[in-house]
Amino acid sequence: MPETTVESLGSFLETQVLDPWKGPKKVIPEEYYTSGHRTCQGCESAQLMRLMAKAGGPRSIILGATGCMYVANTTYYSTPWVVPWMHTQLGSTGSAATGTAAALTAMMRKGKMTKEPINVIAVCGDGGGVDMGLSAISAALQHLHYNLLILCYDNESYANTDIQVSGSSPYGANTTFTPPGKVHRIMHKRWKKNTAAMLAAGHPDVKYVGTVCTSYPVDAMNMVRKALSIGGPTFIHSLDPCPKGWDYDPKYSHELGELAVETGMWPLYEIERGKLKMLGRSQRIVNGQFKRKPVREYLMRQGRFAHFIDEDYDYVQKKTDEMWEKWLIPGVIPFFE
Ligand SMILES: Cc1ncc(C[n+]2csc(CCOP(=O)(O)OP(=O)(O)O)c2C)c(N)n1
Ligand code: SF4
Ligand SMILES: [Mg+2]
Repeated sequence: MPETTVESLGSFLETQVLDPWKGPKKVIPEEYYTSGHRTCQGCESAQLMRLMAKAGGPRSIILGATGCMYVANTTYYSTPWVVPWMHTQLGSTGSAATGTAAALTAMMRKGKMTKEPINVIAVCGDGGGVDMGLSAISAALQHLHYNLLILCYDNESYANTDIQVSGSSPYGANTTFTPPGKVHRIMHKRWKKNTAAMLAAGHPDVKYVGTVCTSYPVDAMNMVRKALSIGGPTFIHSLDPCPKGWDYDPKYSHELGELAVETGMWPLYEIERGKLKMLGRSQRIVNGQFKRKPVREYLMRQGRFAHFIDEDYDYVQKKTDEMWEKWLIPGVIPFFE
């Protein structure tokens, strides 16, 4: 039986060449996600959409699962999207990405479209991606002959339906499903799901998996550009401060993103063709050049942790220390030798 190769499947494998922007001055002025949305003031997920659309450029198709980045961006007769955008069901980001990439491939193969590399970017929240749509994302990451990027914007709750706890909500957070009470102060006791590393470890043929935070915008855009250029399915996980769900003044979004990284609660890294590289402050933490800030500095700035007492801060600190001092790969792979 002849071997099934990418070529025999008729795929159009070429990607756009999206070189990294060397510093903020090199970033293009054009916007592909503009005014016309109704996200909250200080919404870092909206900022991520803007950066991602800029990074991908005009020849991109964006698919968006249900959530804030669908609902708040598609008010009747008004939308911020300059590039084509399509809504998909909450758990089907992976399927929508694969289907769109497959459709483009088929249309080009049949001569119904001019052959050209078009970015397929599918966006999901943590509820849609980390929880409900994980299997479809896994399937998309196994279809190596399609070029696509799945971008998870993680505001650490099912925000659009009023801040329910998700597999990505941090330990102890006050959500509408986990309100602190007199009998149980901590209602949410799970540690945040380690999604990017799980997907990278579970899909070793995937050429690019990374974590970003919009507080470092040029890095985030360059990672999107790399993911779109490298070929095949890719995944990026972004931590996005959310003033409504995290309960803080919107003007502190940028600072909170930085604190998430500086306390070590959100490690920044990329895994390119199986090679792990810690990035930015996270790299400096691993190299011993930057001392992690106490998690308390990050947690006490957010109303969702207002019920914390010393033992709760200590617990989160202990678990975070473990990530950096005891995990097989600091901040990434949680096995113990
Ligand atoms: C199958 C299904 N179940 C439930 C809903 C209701 N729903 C709409 S948006 C949403 C929250 C999604 O959370 P997340 O993916 O984290 O995105 P966010 O709202 O935080 O942006 C839910 C539960 C739905 N649309 N479809
Ligand atoms: S609830 Fe959070 S994620 Fe949703 S629009 Fe507001 S700030 Fe953005
Ligand atoms: Mg969410």
